[in-house]
Amino acid sequence: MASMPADRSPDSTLALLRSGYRFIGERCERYGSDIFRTRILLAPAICLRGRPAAELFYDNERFERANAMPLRVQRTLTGRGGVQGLDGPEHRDRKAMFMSIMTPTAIRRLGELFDDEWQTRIPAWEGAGPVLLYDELGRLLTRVVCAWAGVPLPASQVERRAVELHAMIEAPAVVGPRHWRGWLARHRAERWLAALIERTRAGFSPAPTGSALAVIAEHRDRRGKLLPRRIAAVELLNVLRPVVAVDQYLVFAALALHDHPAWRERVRDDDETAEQFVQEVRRYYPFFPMAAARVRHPFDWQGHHFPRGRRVLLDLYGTNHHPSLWPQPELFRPDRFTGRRVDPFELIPQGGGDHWAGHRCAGEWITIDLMKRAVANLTTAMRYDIPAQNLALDLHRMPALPPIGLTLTNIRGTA
Ligand code: HEM
Ligand code: MYR
Repeated sequence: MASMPADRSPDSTLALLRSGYRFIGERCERYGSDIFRTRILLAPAICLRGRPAAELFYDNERFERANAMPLRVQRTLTGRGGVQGLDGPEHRDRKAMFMSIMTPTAIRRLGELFDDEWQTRIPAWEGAGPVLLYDELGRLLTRVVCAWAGVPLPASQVERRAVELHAMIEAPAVVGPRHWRGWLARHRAERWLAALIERTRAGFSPAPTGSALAVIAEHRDRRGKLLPRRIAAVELLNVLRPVVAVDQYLVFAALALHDHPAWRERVRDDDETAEQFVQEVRRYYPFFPMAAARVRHPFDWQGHHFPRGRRVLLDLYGTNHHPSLWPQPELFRPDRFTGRRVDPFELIPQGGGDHWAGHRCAGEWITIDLMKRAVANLTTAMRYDIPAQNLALDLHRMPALPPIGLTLTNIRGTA
C-alpha cells in the first residue's frame, strides 16, 4: 500500500476556513500529490483533486452522501432532508423530480423573465446613483425565480426574501454573526415555504402546471407518499436559493468583461464565443470550493486505502485550476475551450458526472443560460462605467466576492 501524504496538524478545520479556495490545492502542491489525508472537524478525512479523482468521487458504488456535509453547511446553505444528502433509489427519485423542472421550455421561460426584468430595470438604473450589482441582481433574481417557480411574492417582500437568500449563501463557511444570520434566514424561509406548500396542496394557492412549486408540492415518492411539508420547503429552497446565487457568477462575468475588454466585442458577435466566455468564467472564478462524500464500501485506489465511512473532499476549484488539465490555469482565456470537448470530470464548478444518476448540480443549464443572457445585456442592452474601487477577490473567503460586489455608475440604456 502506498503511503498517503498526511497533513500533520491535529485538526485542519480552521486552516480550511482560513485558506479558503486554496486549502486543498496548496497542500497537494506541497506534497506533490493529488491526494492527502488530514483531520477535519476532529475526524480523519481524505482530500482529492484532478480528473481521475473526480471520476472516482462520482462513483455511487464507492461513495455516499448521508451525513457527508458538515452540520454548519446543512444548517445554513442546504438544509436537512433534501436531495443533497440522499443516496441510492431515494436520491434517483428525488433528483428526477428536480430534473423534470429543467425542460428546455422552462429554462427558456426563466431566461425570458430574466431578460424582461433586466430591461425593465434599465430606466430606473439610468436615473439612479451608483448601482451595487450584487444587491441589485439579488433582488432581480429573487423576483424572477419566484415568478418562474409559481411562488407568490408581493413587491413589499422582495427585499426581505432576497436578503434571506443571500444570507444562506454567505453563511456556511464563516464563524460568528454572519453564520447565525444564515441559520435564522433558513429557519424563516423554510417556515414561509412550508406554509405555501400546505396552502398549495389544499388548493388555496394554485401553482402553474410544471412550475417548481407544483412539481414539489405534488411529488410522490416511490411509496406514493407526498413529501413532508418541511422537506418540500427545503427542496423548493433548493430551487430559489441557487438561482439567486447565480448573481455571483453574473458579477464575475461583469468583472471578466471589465478586465478583458477585448471580449466585449467577441461575445456580442457570436453565440459560441459567448458560451466559451461563460465556461471560462465558471472555470476561473471561485464559487463552490469542494464537494463532500463518505466511503460506502472500503476499497483501494491508486495504491491508497479508503476505509468505510471516511469523509472525502473533492476540490472543485482546484480541479478547475489543475495545471495538467488547464495550461496556465491562472490566466483567463475563453479560447481554451475552442475545439475542446467539455468533459464531465474536468470542468466541475457545479460538480461532475451525470445529472440524473449522481449529485451533479441540477441547475447547471439554468446557470449557463442566465450567464449568457447577462453577458448579452451587459454588452448590448446598456453602457456603464466601473469607477475606481477595490475589485480584488479574496480567495480566503468562501464565497469570494469583491468587498461590495461591484459598483456600476452612469448606466445608459441603448434601446
Ligand atoms: C448541487 C454548484 C446553481 C440546484 C450543486 C453542487 C454544486 C453546485 C457544487 C453539488 C455537487 C455535488 O455535491 O457533487 C452550483 C453553483 C451554482 C448553482 C456554483 C451557481 C450559482 C444552481 C441552480 C439550481 C441548483 C440555478 C437550481 C435551479 C442544485 C441542486 C443540487 C445542486 C438541486 C443538488 C443535486 C444533488 O444532490 O443531486 N450545485 N449550483 N444549483 N444544485 Fe447547484
Ligand atoms: C447553492 O446555493 O446551492 C449554490 C451556490 C452556493 C455557493 C456557496 C459557496 C460557499 C460554500 C462553502 C461550502 C463548503 C462545502 C463543503
